[in-house]
Amino acid sequence: MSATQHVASTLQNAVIIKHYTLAFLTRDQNGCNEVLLGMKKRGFGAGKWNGFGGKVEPSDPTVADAAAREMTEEANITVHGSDMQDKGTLVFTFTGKPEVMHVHVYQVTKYSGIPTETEEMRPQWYQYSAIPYSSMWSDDKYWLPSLLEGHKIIGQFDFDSDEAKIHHYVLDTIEH
Ligand code: 8OG
Repeated sequence: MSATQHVASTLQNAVIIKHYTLAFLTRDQNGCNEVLLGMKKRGFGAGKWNGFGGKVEPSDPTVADAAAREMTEEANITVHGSDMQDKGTLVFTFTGKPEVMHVHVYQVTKYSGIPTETEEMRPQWYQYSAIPYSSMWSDDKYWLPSLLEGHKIIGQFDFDSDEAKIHHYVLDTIEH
């Protein structure tokens, strides 16, 4: 079974699915590629650098609009759902937890404003060569490099109940 089939089967068999977004803002800074990451200050994933995102709300017209709303709220910049490029799907499970997290992943390059610290996130630009993987979720080092190279990713990471150790994962990279 491919990783993509494995992910589809997990989502089909899940009793509870919670939908989240995760978006990466990238720019070319004098010929050097950079990505905006945010230090999560509270809640799930606190103390880790990450892209921007959160739960999809019933009031979000589309999932891409949810991704734009979260990035706008967390980094204090303006981005639009119509500029969100679909970069794939990540599924996370945690031993002993019935719900499956379905994370919709995006990249965006169009924005306006200057990223500033909010109650939830402290944003900082990172060159692709200096991404702080040791202070990020432990799965990110497997798929973020492929995403930043322009590929789509479909993966599933099964964590222990401590939310730190991955006991199993599958990943497909869809070449562009
Ligand atoms: O609303 P809240 O901030 O709790 O949403 C969680 C955010 O964290 C959401 O954007 C999805 C993202 N996220 C996880 N797990 C992982 C992970 O393993 N890696 C990365 N990069 N992001 C994750 O929930």
